[in-house]
Amino acid sequence: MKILLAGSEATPFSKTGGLADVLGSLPKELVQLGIDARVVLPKHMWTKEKFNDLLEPVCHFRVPVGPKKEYAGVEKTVYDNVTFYFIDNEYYFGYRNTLYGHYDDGERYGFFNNAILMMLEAIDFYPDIIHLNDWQTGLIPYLLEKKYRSNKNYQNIKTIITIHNIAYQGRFSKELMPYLDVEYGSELEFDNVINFLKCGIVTADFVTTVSQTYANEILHDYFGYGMQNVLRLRQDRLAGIVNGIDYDVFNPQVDRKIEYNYSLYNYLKGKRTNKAELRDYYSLEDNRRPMIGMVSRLTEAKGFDLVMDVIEPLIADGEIQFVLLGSGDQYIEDWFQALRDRHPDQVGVYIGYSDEMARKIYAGVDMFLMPSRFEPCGLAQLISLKYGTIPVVRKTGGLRDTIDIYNKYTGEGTGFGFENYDSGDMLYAINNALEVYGDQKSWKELVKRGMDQDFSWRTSAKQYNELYTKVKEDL
Ligand code: NHF
Repeated sequence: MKILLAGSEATPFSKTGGLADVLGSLPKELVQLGIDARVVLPKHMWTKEKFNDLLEPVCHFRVPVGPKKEYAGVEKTVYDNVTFYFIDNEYYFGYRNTLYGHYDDGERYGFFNNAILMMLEAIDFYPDIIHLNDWQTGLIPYLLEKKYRSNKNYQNIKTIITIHNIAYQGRFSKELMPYLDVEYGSELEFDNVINFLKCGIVTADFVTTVSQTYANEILHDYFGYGMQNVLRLRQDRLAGIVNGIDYDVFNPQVDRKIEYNYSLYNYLKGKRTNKAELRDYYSLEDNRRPMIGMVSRLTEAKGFDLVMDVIEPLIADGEIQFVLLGSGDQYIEDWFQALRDRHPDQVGVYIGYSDEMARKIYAGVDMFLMPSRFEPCGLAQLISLKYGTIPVVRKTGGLRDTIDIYNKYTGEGTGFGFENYDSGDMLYAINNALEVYGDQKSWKELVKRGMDQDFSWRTSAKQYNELYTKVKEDL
């Protein structure tokens, strides 16, 4: 089985979010299952700066973009047994200091989609399936159908698109049309604009998303961001496969970025030592309060309005310490910096992103808060479990599918949760967690169950493998 995974970011080459973690770790597991899984990405500025020495040139060609013919270089490297190809174009990717948000994103990623299909012939690799990810690769099935089917090497290629976050759709004015180098079709359009994701949903052979609950949720108005009816039409070709995490990377036993390595057996000492380091770093008071952490993009979708509603009294009343890492909307950054300024001994805030600091938080805090408005899968709760940090989550999307809510009567469960998007309900869940934390015996049992969970990629990679076979054979 030959699979080409196409997307806009993958660790360690580029990252703005969870998509990068998936494309950086799923292919490795697919290769272990005996699949010839390769990945294609843009050669972003960051990739060029950090990994240029690893990349070797393969070939180059020109991609028609409206009146222009743009250079596309193909470079490659083998990383963790996976071949990664990079589409190189200085103008579209090499000089941009962010991955998205440029005035010509439609043109840039339209170019990327065309370049990927041209690359197959240039490198003589014809996959059974191109596995697309998010809007940035959503035009590929349409381009394949309209421009490449007459070439016999492309005739049997199938496509699957995975939706990691339906809120981002790649919507562009119809003025983009001439730059896509393909005839117009209604598949490309939604609400009077070009919509890359919608195009992928209606034209791919199969659609997946990253948890079963999210697969159900996006069929409804609240979660679908306009795509609900389009998705309903494809319901028989829609599935949810939950993400895994890479335990070679996220494992407190071997993580070199944390102060003190630990496993279940020396958990108490590990937590204590890593917490002490966090307190030092943020100059927090050394006290017995449990610490709640968040590592997140600072956007409304991640539930920050709920946190802003109720977190301060918990801090002021001496119940918790609080540590946050992330960047995003200015009003959220400002609010948490002001909170820190009001309670400098109890609150630590890191605005920006640091992989090292994120891991120190997973390892140092007692509870991890994820009150997301929606969460396609969520990776932080899975990492938290492994680091013996108890998730407190809103029961939506992948959070619902991966965290079992603690039952104080039976002692079962791996975290705390609440159903409605409501700050009172979130506070109730936090208070439940604090109550159980007060009973260290029960807390230790809870931590143990969390650390014992297996969310490695193995199971999900097998599910992808089954799906690849099904799609390849038209089952
Ligand atoms: O885990 C990777 C990630 C998800 O919930 C996450 C999200 C973006 O919002 O699939 O994609």
